[in-house]
Amino acid sequence: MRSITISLCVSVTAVAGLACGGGKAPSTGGGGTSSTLTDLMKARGLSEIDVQAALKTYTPSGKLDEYMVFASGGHSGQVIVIGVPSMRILKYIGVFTPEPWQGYGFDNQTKDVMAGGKRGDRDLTWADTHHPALSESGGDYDGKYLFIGDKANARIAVIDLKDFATKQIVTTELIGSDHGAAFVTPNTDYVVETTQYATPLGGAFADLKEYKDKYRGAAVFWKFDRDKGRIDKDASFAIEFPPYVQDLADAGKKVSDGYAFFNSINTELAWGGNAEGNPPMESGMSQNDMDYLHVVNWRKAEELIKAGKFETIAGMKVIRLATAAEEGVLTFVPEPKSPHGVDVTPDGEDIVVGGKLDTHGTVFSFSKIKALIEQKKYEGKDPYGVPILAFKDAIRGQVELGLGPLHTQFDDQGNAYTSLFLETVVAKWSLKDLKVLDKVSTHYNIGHLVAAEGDTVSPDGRFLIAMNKWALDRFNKVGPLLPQNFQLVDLTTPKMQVLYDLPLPLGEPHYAQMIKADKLAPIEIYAPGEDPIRGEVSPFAVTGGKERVERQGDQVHVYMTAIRSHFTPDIVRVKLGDTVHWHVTNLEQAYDATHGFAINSYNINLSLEPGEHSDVTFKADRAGVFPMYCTEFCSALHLEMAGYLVVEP
Ligand code: K7E
Ligand code: CUA
Repeated sequence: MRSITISLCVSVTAVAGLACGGGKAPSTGGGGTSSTLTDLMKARGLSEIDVQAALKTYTPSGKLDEYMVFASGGHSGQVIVIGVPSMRILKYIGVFTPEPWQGYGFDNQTKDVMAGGKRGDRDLTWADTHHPALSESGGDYDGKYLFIGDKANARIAVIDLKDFATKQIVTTELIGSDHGAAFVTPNTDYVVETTQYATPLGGAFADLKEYKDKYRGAAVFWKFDRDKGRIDKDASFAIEFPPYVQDLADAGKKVSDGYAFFNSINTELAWGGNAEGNPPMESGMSQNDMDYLHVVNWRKAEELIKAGKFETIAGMKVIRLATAAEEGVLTFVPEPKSPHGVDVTPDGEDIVVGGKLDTHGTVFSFSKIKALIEQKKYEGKDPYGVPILAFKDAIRGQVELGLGPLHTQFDDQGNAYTSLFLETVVAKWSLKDLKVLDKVSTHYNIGHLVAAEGDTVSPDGRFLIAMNKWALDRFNKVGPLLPQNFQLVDLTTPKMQVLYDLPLPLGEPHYAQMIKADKLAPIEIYAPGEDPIRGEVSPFAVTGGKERVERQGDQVHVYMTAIRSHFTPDIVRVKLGDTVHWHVTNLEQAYDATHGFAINSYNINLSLEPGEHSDVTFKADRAGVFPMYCTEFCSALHLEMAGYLVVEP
């Protein structure tokens, strides 16, 4: 896929073996004559460029994609899995929002997962998911886990890529929202979550007039236990930040391993109040020419935690701001005006910050930053006592990119790709010379972009997706709320070329990551009777012939099996007021033998993948006869896979 073809006739006939220029197409074998390629192009109004794009993305039935994209589902609170180059949507993964097809949030197991994300006593049934992060080993995606942050409620979810299912949601009342989340350290020791909007730490009350003194940001380093596949809350810690509205984050890698970088947008310490005599937030936060890039030495922070130099707030070990400043955990470097993205280069040496209100991308040098910190060469301190390095001493240079630079990704040829929101293009530039090489228009309002393994230590190049907001005029109209548009871009041609538009009608995805598909090895079935959340055979699982209903007082336990094409038992009789503990085991061990299990009027729909065991507990608080049935078309006699729940008055 290196060269752009000049003559469509040559390229298409070579690639597809089709006749060209009005010649007869090969026989379809069905007796009829198909149109020639040029006839087809004419009839559909396609150019040579269009056909080239089609040939680069078209994936015949049965052929697999080379890459998989894990995209945030935005407001939906879910994750979207997409194949590249076909741009076929392969799965929605239920994460922060109940998802009936997967039975997610309906059985006891996944209800428990969702309850891990409660704030106070409140169940939360949506999320504003922004940044997914694949687990890494040595700074490279390893295909084992996926993490994603919820900006609205400051939560992190853990998804196991063994079965593409959410296993854990964590939150801490220490902070009230996040944005620099989720990002992983190069060996997934930690999943990083950073505040966006400052609040009093731990959720205490303080009036906004006390913003400067009482409000704070923080970076939470959630410890990931790879053996268990879960975040270990007790081994996690946080670092207190000033209330500068931290934005994005990235972990150092290779030479900068052990460090993490966070940008910020509010050194002005604006807190709103446009009806109370203050400037509105957006102008209040945009007065200063510089904000602060936060440079964090997290290995040093680990040592401080071990040495007991922390306070516990809302159950989280917190390194207080004064300690972080004194002990060299936190250092600031000025960065131009309300930046947005912060992205570490594959070698770990440079940190690229998008200007947003500036036309530059600023390239900070990690080795310069490290040397300045070691020499304690500061140009001053901020009002909270955090040392500040001199901007000009900390940068390698700046690249004049254009209007509204945001996020940056990398390829395997030493190039960087930055999204320009206001100019609505992707700019390709050389990391070595800091010169723009090419730009491609996107439609419209590009936010993030994602290149193949483009934020790892070894990016692949080849494909990039521009993640555009509000796809005005790209698709058939569907009312005033517009879908988002993922545009696949070819990076192998001298000029970048848009190949495909994929509308995403579920929420605003923000970020995604693209991994080589052969790094993923999901299972096909569960072990007989396995509880997928606990990863072991359920004590309530039953085998064929052991099905039964047991009553202890008003507690009724139903031990049920599902196999094509019946449930056993298929009639369950309980009394009004009973508490019903329903245990269902799918006895199948074939890859394509999922059964659903729904009960009318009781808001129950489970999904039982082959081997899977699920439990659901409910109060039989409504008398009557309620059909229950399998919700997957599992066999020719699927419609007969049914029964009744009888609740006697
Ligand atoms: Cu939308 Cu990463 Cu939350 Cu930029 S963020 S676009
Ligand atoms: Cu089982 Cu339909």
